[in-house]
Amino acid sequence: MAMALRLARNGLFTTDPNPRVGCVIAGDGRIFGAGWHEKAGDAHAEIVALRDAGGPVRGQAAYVTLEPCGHHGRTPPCTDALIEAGIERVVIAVLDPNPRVNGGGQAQLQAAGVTVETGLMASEAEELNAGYMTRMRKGRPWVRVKSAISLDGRSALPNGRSQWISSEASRRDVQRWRARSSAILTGIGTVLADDPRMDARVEEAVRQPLKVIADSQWRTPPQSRILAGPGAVIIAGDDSLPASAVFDSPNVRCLRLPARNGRVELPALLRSLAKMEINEVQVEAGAVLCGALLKESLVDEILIYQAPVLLGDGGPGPFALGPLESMAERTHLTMLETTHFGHDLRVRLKTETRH
Ligand code: AOF
Ligand code: ZN
Repeated sequence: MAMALRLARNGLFTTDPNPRVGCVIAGDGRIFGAGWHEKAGDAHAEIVALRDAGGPVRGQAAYVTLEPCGHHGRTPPCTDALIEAGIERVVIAVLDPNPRVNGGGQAQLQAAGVTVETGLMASEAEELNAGYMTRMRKGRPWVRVKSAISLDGRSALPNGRSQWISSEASRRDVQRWRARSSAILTGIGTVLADDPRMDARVEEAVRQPLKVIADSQWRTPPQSRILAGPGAVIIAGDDSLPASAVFDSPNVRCLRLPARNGRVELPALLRSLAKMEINEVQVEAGAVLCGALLKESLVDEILIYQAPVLLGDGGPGPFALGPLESMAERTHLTMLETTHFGHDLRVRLKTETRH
């Protein structure tokens, strides 16, 4: 299963909107075939592994990081292929929460007399597809907020300048997190202040993330760099205001959403993104948007690059949460890992608390 997971990770930048899945066919102390799902529309991991085996695999076991599908999607059911090949035992890391599968693949295998075991390395398999799993279960994408801060906790100067706080190594790492994301979400404030491109610049082939701008008042300038370059753009604004016609280009779509107090409703925005099959969203935005997402419990993961610099007083932190009155109001997070990138410290956290 560890090998199947390693193979699944090869699809990190390409399988979207499908999950990353790996499969190893093994038995009698040897490996017969192995493979991973590369992109939507192409063969699933199980089929790639069976093809890789090339010969008889009757009586062997298949280790799959996700429950084999039993339905006709863009490709035929993997359960049928495994049964026809005479696979005797299927070990599954996690069940597929897709309502079209959801235990049905497991049931089909069992009905055909195949032994099925589930749960081996389940947490690793869950984490690899946190976006897909969250979309299927909650009807919203997995939301990761990325931020660069100084040692004194600021993410910009009082005048809004923030280029650059983190090191080049950190910024290269950010590109990899972008590349695995289905969408990058930013706010109009960041577009106006930084004119970012928000595409994924890595060496490997990637499916470019969708670029999403929370822009309630439809203020995105038509010359913004985010509108050009690879990847489609969604401008999400207030449906009670007229959207400017300059956005009408094939690459740019206006998404009209309900708004409250002049800001688009974030749960509605995330629901719309899930309907577009967006699994993982990386938020690269200012304190107001990041703070609002956090306050509405819409953040799952936080990725902070902390640089050994001091930015002085008055600048914002990564999350505008307003002044708290008592320590009881503080937000608790769960630390997942810390790493060094150049001179910076990278901290990854989950908002879900374990205590
Ligand atoms: C598997 N093995 O490797 C993957 C699975 O439209 P399709 O044919 O690409 O099917 C997509 C669905 O299949 C996807 O939503 C998920 O439920 C499942 N993904 N299943 O057995 C795989 N990638
Ligand atoms: Zn399948």
